[in-house]
Amino acid sequence: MAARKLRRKAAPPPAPKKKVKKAAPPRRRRVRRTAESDRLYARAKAKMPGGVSSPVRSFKSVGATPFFVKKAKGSVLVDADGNRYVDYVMSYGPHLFGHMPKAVATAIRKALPHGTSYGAPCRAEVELAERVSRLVPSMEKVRFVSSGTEAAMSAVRLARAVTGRDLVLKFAGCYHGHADSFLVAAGSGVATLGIPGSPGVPADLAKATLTATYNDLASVEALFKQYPGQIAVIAVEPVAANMGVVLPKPGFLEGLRKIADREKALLLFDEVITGFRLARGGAQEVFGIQPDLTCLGKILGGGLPVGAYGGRADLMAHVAPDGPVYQAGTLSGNPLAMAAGIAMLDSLTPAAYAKLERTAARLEKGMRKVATELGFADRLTLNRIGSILTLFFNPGPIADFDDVKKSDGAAFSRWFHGLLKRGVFIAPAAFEAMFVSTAHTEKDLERTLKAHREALKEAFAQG
Ligand code: KE4
Repeated sequence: MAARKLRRKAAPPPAPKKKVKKAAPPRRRRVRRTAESDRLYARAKAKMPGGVSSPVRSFKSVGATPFFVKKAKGSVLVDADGNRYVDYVMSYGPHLFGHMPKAVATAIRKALPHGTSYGAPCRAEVELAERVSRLVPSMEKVRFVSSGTEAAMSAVRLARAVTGRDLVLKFAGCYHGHADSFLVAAGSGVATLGIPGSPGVPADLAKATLTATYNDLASVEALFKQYPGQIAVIAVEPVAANMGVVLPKPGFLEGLRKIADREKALLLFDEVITGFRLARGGAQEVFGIQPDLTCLGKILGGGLPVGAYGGRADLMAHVAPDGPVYQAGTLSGNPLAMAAGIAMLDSLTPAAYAKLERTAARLEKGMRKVATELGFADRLTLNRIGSILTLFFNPGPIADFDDVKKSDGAAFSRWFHGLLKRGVFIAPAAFEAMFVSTAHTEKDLERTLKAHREALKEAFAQG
């Protein structure tokens, strides 16, 4: 189209320029797209309780609805709407090397053509059992199951059978899965959702679970005094990670070992989280305490469903078919899960632990620095050991579940959302841990600490 000559009227003299305050650039509104996750959630709720396969994933305790994951790789999760997150949930622990590490993906791909489940023993089970026993010498014999719950439940059954005693001593705030005996004063999702134990657990069974205070040996002594000769096992997370991360005080684990020996009760270390994470030999290697029984999960399966319990050979000799203590499982020793587990344990190198420590220490240091610069340091407690850490909205110190329960849940929730909208995903629950992996990069940490600074301001904006 020919350009038409525009006849110009004599333009009036330009008005004197008013000093106009430059409008701040519009803040990039951090509104996450959620349409697809919302659609999936609506469908999920129609067919699944709470729309989830495990309560803590519901975002209920942070007053929101969950996103649905589309894919994950390394340190990054991508949800159904394409939002990307630096992931510190890491499936609540299995992904020590990030999502889909090459060695694990390759191992699963190589195993797949040979079948998915046999209902008969296979080489991979033996290979993995030998590795577990080598890395965790107290586990002279190992039985594979499909979850941490099954592992803990079976270990307790074995302890009761071997000792001929019925009572289980656990610690408030510790979580050992959802078997009836353990849903008493439990941590993790039970605590997150404020469920006082769980309906459906017969009163008589609940009475068989005694609850002591973590880090308080006197509370353990008192229960043994009250129930002489009746306590089969002391079950403990050697580092508690289901009321947030709470470290054992010096002497606590040693004290449990001594009491168990004196009282002829068994000591069960629940290393479903700490196993292979704190060291190749787990917390029992770090603290130098040998339990009678150990349960494992998470890292052991590299993201596929695996749990295990094991311990002294004379104890495990009671497990069927060697002995009368029955425990079974269709998918126990699943060849794909075993292959993943072998690849995981074969990747547990000193260099991997050094990297985990460097990354987690860098994250801790950065988080502390932000809190100090913002003047909030005295309102927060950060507990870390190795690659697990928890930021408590609580001046601390934090040594047990009563301390933890004094934390400011509303501030945590604001912090959670402040992180999420800036692309950082932590557990939607105050009583969990942040999990660092070898896949978390310097860039991830920078993004995390930038988000943390803003989220912390928002957390305390109303406090
Ligand atoms: P699973 O049955 O969830 O595999 O394991 C139970 C279990 C046992 N022992 C410890 C120390 C555990 O931490 C767990 C499970 N951990 C929680 C997270 N804190 C699982 C997350 C969930 O329930 O969805």
